[in-house]
Amino acid sequence: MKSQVKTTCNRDCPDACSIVATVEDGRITRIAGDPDHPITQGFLCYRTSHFLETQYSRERLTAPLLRSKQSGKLLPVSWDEALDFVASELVRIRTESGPSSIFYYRSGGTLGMMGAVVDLFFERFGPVTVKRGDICSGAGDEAQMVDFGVEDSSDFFDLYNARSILLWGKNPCVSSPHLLPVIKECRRRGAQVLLIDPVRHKAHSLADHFIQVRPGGDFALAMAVAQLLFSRGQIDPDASSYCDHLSAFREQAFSRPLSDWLHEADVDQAAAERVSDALGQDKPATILVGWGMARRRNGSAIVRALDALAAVTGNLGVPGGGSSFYFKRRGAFDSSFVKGLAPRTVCEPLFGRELLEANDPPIRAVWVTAGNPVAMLPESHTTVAALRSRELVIVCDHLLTDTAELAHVVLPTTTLLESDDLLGSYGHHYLAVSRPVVPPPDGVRSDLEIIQALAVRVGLADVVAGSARQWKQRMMADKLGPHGITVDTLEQGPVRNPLASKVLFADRKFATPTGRVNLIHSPAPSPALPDADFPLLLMALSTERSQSSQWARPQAGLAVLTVHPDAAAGIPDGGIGELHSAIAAMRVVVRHDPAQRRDVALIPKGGHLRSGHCGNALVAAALTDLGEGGALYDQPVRLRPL
Ligand SMILES: Nc1nc2c(c(=O)[nH]1)N[C@H]1C(S)=C(S)[C@@H](COP(=O)(O)OP(=O)(O)OC[C@H]3O[C@@H](n4cnc5c(=O)[nH]c(N)nc54)[C@H](O)[C@@H]3O)O[C@H]1N2
Ligand SMILES: Nc1nc2c(c(=O)[nH]1)N[C@H]1C(S)=C(S)[C@@H](COP(=O)(O)OP(=O)(O)OC[C@H]3O[C@@H](n4cnc5c(=O)[nH]c(N)nc54)[C@H](O)[C@@H]3O)O[C@H]1N2
Ligand SMILES: [Mo]
Repeated sequence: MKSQVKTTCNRDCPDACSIVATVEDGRITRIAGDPDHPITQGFLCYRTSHFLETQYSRERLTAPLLRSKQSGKLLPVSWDEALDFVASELVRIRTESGPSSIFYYRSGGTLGMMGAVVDLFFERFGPVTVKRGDICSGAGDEAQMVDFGVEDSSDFFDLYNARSILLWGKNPCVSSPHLLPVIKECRRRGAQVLLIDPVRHKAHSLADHFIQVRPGGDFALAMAVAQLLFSRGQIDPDASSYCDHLSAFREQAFSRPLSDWLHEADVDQAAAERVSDALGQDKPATILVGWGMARRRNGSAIVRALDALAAVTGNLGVPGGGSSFYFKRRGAFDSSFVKGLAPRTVCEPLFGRELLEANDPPIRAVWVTAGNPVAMLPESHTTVAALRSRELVIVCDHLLTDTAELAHVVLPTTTLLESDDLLGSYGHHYLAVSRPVVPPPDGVRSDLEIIQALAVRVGLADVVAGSARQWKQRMMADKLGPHGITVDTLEQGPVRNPLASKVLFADRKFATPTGRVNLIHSPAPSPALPDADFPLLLMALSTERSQSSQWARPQAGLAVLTVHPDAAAGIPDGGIGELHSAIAAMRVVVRHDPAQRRDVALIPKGGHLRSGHCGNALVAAALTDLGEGGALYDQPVRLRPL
């Protein structure tokens, strides 16, 4: 028997693709992109098209694991044994030390809305300690909220109306491949593309102009551009009617000579003029603001400066214009049953340190779901020390990750092909459902089933009761119901969120307290500069081969570090070196790339600690200027021959 089933990819990715899976005799034999989905357009990325290897991997967990008191090893047990143990321990710890001694951590393993039901459980069981800040996009989120009061974008296809597209710190070839056909079509229609990135990467081939800015030099570049815009009369004459602080923004831009800003950005004047022409003359212009760029100590100021450039040049509220950082992926759903109560919070980028230091009461138990904080948060060794010294660590995952290895209990959960959930997207406005293409293997339960089984044991069965479908209905009823969109509708195919405007801010009304754009007018931290001891900034960037720490194929050999030949410390191309930061070191294979800057060291994001590939072992935990994001790319390192 051969059949085809459609589902939606639940990964932490802006594309949220529709997947067509072929099932033969109960086994998935092929997955492909859905030709009927307007964004997916019939193709999948590398990492998801290789997902069957993970789906059917021998490494997949198919029974709960409990750490044996005798051997200290994680051993398979029944669900009843695992859940009875977890329930009684959590209740005991709550009774002895209060609910804030339990820390519940959920990350981006799945972006399905069902995660809110797990949140609800922990809020009602406690409320317990939860995370604050955001390792992924905290700085940029806060920047957009401060500037516009809302974080969203115009319609995905509105890009066709742009004459200039600025890929500012963004690599769609890796992180949002379904943007590529649209950008290519825009170019065919005559739009120009500017790429502004310290790293020369594949998207370079799409760009008419490439500006290889200093890491974190974007704020200075934006100020140089602002000066040029003012001097050359390229500011929108109406800007003062919808922007606050226009003159203060102008003063800030002129607070230093143009040459100073250019020096700080490490670009020449022609490059800044090109940006100013794109925004001020070859309009409309859309800035596609990358997520990676804001993972710096001045990351929020950078995003705020780009928002301001788009605003003062009249590129907001017009077709083809915008400063697009995010699409409001949860906006159409109602998860207000979670109230957001918490007696205490742990700052996500400071996870390890804050866990170790938390007092009154100390954190005794940690529940990790849909995340791999050891590999993905900075200062991996601190994270390890923090988890290792807790009394109870529970991890829900389908693989024994660097984090799961440290747990007392591991609860095996479903994959993206077994998911039964509701999804928006942070890269477009389509809404969709995921549904199990095949049932999970015996011994595996969905996150919803796990939390429901636990809830029964702690007297909260009613709080989280209901099938996945009922929860979908519940989360759709309020906002989508009036538009006639139900679970049935989404089961027929994806639907564009009817609440999302085609052109954001078309009325030039913003959701700030004054209704106007709040232009940045305060100084920004200067970019992190490497020094003689540690002359390179380590950037662990997304790779097409993995979704964060979820690799399409196992990592073999040493991690590959890419540097300019002059920055290779004499190590030949293909040679082995040791990469040091102030806190740790790792062995790497060195690759020369003369197209890169001499002040960066590039490594794939998501390397595992146990295989020695983990860049985050070298990254000291540090915060961004706003939004409590992680300054992940500002870590100075040095390369040494062996
Ligand atoms: N294949 C794959 N796709 C992914 C992911 C993955 O791990 N693998 N991750 C997903 C996730 S979690 C997210 S949040 C998204 C976004 O994932 P990200 O990888 O954050 O996406 P980009 O926005 O492409 O940001 C990376 C780009 O920012 C550039 N950059 C870094 N610092 C600076 C700077 O100072 N200035 C400028 N101008 N540019 C800078 C980098 O060189 C790089 O080209 O993608 C998702 N998609
Ligand atoms: N140095 C450096 N560090 C970074 C970044 C960087 O660019 N450089 N990027 C940052 C970014 S953008 C992000 S978003 C974070 C990502 O950090 P994480 O969200 O921790 O990333 P993943 O490695 O994808 O971990 C997700 C885990 O969830 C599991 N999982 C998958 N599906 C499910 C499910 O349905 N249920 C449950 N319970 N688990 C599931 C996966 O197997 C995986 O182990 O990392 C950040 N860390
Ligand atoms: Mo992310």
